[in-house]
Amino acid sequence: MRITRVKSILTAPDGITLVVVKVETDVPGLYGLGCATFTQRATLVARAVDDYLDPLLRGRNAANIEDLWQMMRVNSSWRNDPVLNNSISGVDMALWDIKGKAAGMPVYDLLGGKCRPSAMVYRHADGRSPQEVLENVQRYQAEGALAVRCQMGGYGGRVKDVTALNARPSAAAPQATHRRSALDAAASEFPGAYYDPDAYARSVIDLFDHVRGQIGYDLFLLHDIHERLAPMDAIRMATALEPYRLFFLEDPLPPDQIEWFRRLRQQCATPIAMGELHNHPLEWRPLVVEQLIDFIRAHISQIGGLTPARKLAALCEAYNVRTAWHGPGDVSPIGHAANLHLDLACHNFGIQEVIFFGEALKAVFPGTPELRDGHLWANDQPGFGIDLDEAQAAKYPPAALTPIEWTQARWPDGTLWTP
Ligand code: GCO
Ligand code: MG
Repeated sequence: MRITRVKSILTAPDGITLVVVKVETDVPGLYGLGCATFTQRATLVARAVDDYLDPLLRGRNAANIEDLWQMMRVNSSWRNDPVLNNSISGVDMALWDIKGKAAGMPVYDLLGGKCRPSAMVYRHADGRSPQEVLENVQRYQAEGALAVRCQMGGYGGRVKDVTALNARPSAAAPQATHRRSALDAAASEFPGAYYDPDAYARSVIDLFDHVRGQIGYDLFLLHDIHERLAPMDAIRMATALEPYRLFFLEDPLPPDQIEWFRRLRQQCATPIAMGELHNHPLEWRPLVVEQLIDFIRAHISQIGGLTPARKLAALCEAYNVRTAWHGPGDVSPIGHAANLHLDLACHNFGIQEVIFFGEALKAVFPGTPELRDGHLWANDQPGFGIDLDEAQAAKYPPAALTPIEWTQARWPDGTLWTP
């Protein structure tokens, strides 16, 4: 089973550029598909696959996944960066897909079989006010959701433009004039996605007070701080949210602030989730080994694919950390399928993030997992049970390359903050 070609395919059925890797073999009709989606640098990942991994892997035995993974990891000498990890992930997942197809088994069976029939998921509710968020939560509840993440105004409750910050009551206070001039100066010199961390932090408490007040405690609720607060404000929010019994609070701190996780852990009992930004084992190892988090949120392609993810899941199991793999719109349905196969096979599964799979996505990716009754369901077909229709994919060319704005997150005084 020799590899004959490795190629990248970019497509954007939902307007988000997805990166897929196809690994072809010398066995007629036998190929594999993997997710390499790093949408913020999609074309770089595609080049890494086509210019470097394709020539490296042609002629190799597709059965030796571990050896090929280790070889790809160190082939560039320098390693563990987002672009290279995603390119490796695309190939790695495709090799697991091939192995499952060759064996006539779903990948979860290669991983030891099912621990549960399906994976509980959480949906995304947003809104401009607590009442609007509540209505979206109740809509998902009516659709059978068991868990909903609540955000108000996206991450950081960002404001569209600085002038809105002037609208705050405190803007009328005498010192506001200085504040206004500083804000206007910031806005002109430092354009960006402005938000007010203090207002955001207080608004989240109001949000959960309102939602819990209306729906009680039978639904799991989650929130993503998305590293938008200064450390002590993140700790203050995590403790203030304790009475609202969150399933987890995500990304309270940036990945390089391990020490602050220790302080957070000492002060609050709100379950913590972290990991979507991880690329390097040294980012997750201390958090898991010291049990500073309760859920690992890795974006599987950002760490290099299924091979490292199943090992990370095993490490987490030893420290009673559960999985909650990253599953937003910038993960392809193949990545969602890989998440799901791990969710089904790992004992320490916690919850799965998911998106709504629209008709365009399902047309490009036949065999996309099924979202039903608050759970994600596999189709039990060999491999990941999902395919890619290249003719359909070509109908949705990658999004035009324009500078990313939302990651230019700024505080009212113009300070750039982690997005
Ligand atoms: C999440 C994430 C995403 C990321 C996005 C970055 O919890 O789903 O925070 O929304 O921000 O995937 O491209
Ligand atoms: Mg997140």
